[in-house]
Amino acid sequence: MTITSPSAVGGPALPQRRELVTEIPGPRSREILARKSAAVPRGVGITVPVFVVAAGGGVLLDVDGNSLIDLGSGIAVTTVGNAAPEVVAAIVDQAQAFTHTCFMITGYEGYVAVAEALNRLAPGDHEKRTALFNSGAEAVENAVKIARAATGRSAVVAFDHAYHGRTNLTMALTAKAMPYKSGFGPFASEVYRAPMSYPFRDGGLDGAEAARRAITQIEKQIGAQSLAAILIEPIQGEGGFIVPADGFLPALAAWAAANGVVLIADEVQTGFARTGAMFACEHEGVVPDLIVTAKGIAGGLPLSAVTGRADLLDAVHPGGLGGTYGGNPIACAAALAAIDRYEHGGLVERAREIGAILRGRLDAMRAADPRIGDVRGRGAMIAAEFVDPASGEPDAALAARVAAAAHAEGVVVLTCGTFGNVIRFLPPLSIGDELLVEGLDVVRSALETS
Ligand code: PLZ
Repeated sequence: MTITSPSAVGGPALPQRRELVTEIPGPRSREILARKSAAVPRGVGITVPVFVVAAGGGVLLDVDGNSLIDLGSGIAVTTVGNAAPEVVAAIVDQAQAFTHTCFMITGYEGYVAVAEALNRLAPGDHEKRTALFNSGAEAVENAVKIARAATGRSAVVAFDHAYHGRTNLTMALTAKAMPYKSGFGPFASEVYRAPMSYPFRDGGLDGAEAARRAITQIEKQIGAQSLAAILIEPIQGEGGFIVPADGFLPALAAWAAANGVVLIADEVQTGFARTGAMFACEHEGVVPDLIVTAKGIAGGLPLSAVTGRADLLDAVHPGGLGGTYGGNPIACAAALAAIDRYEHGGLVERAREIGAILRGRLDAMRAADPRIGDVRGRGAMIAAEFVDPASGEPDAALAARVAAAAHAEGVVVLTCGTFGNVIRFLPPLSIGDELLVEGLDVVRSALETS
């Protein structure tokens, strides 16, 4: 079996332009798509059915030679850039030295160095520990294990619109049935749901009122003495880029602290410069007890982490945390290079600049078209929510049409939201202004003709 090899190198060396030489998908992608249908279950979908051979800067190059603008970063993963040269060099170096030992069998310094970096960067100046895993879901599961072990309690609260993964416990924590949960139960027990602050849809509740509503429900339906943890995305990702009203997160944090409940921030999607801060909790000065990270951490390699209060992480007995691949040495080398870029490469500032461009364009589109009901987000994590202007009801069909039209024109955008009516923008921070603006122009035309 021959596999199409890249005709150009990835990384920023790739020509930074949108160029379609075939329709999307082109003939070669269609051939592979037919093979995919025969070899891969339909449960594993593809949003834009092209097959990539190289990527970098702000573009994805497909097997037919089409160059697409990337406004999704593989769902907020290649924040530092795809095939970022520093990350690639670190991966190559490490792969040539050794690829695996299993950190639980014989250690290596890279794991410890990633833990030190995360302990330093995570909010709060208390003593911290970090344990490494492979995926966001696996890290969320481990954060819950740690909270339960440390508190001796079992209940966990997650919120409306939450997304935390596809494993059994994280399906229970995730709110949306279709496609994530339908048919896959029974789910893990002792998971409870509380109302989120969703300023566009909760009738003008301010942060304090929305927190009071959630806390009352928690106190009445679960009881603080049974509750191990409150788990929350500081800005909800898959649920629709929902930014809670100011004061909501600090009020939850204060209640959790007063009641011995572990506050777990799921920063899998929001972490690592994405929102114009290293972590989204920082925007509201919230210091979570545990913070879960993944996605952007290692520039595309699978790695995730639970970072937090040393007393909580050290409450788990020796041997209680681990996994064969957790903190793989190549992923750790990639993470150290990526984290260096986040810290010293001006990427937090770059996320803010990208955010200003996104907001400027999307606010202008909203002013011109009442079918955009809301534009929200922070930094390079911004979304537009589509509605029926007469009723305010979610318009998922419109979001789907706009996204499909953008895809056909060579712009990769993603939808999200409980109601499926949100288009989200998560460009790699390595994208240039011109390409970003061109991508947004394509989306605007797509809306005009949809
Ligand atoms: N927590 C906040 O955003 C992953 C899921 C895509 P994994 N989001 C993308 C899909 O349809 O599967 C995510 C997240 C938040 C946890 C996760 C889970 O991270 O690395 O996908 O397990």
